[in-house]
Amino acid sequence: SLSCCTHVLGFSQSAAANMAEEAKKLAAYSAVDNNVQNNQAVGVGSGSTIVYAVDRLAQLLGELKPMLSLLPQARQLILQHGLALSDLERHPELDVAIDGADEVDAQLTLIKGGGGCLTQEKIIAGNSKCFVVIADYRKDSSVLGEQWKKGVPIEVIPMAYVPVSRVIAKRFGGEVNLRMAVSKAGPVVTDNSNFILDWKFEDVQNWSEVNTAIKMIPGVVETGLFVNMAERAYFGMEDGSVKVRK
Ligand code: ABF
Repeated sequence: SLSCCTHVLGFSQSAAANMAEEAKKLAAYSAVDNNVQNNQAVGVGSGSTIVYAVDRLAQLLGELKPMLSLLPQARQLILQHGLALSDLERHPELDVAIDGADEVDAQLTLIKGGGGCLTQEKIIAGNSKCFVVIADYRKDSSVLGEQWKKGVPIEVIPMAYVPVSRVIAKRFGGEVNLRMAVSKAGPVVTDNSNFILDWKFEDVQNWSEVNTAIKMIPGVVETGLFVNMAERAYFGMEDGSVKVRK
């Protein structure tokens, strides 16, 4: 019957969700345990995976005394856990940055910003001696676009979103859409009061070149492409293991 099918579907969906949550936790715990040392300045990003990393940092606080340099959206999480808050004025160079991603390819090129945060996360990652990515098995790809179907997020100055969209589509192909709020009441506004374009790309060979070219378009604040930034990625796998890519 329909209700039976609904029930079965509901069950399997929640089992899959539980497995993904467990995988996020595995990746986050493993990344913290293997990359954070006593008295280090640690940067964290945002998203649902990073919550587990902050949990782990809080568990180890007595032993490690990590200092955290944080993005605004992670502030509450840090304070709730009794961890030390800092910023790039006091700690302009971080020892380690840990963050989630939407997709990670074989070269450790990342797509980030699916949740709307990318610019501040890139600043944190870029000012860290070591940037470590944590993700569940659904983000593990050989080439970008294999798993993540929503395209590359690009943060733009609001007045420029139409010309930037046109230039990207003309020069690089694919489709560019202004990201709208779930309510459809208006565009998503970022933590820097900007808009986000989602570029559904086709057939990109050289992400480094494309990333640089997009950044040069007037009005582009930052791209969600993280090229040659991540040193390691920790993936929590379906079988309960952790896969490390370097
Ligand atoms: C942030 O959170 C974003 O850059 C990325 O889009 C997202 C990943 O979130 P989650 O861990 O919830 O999948 O890091």
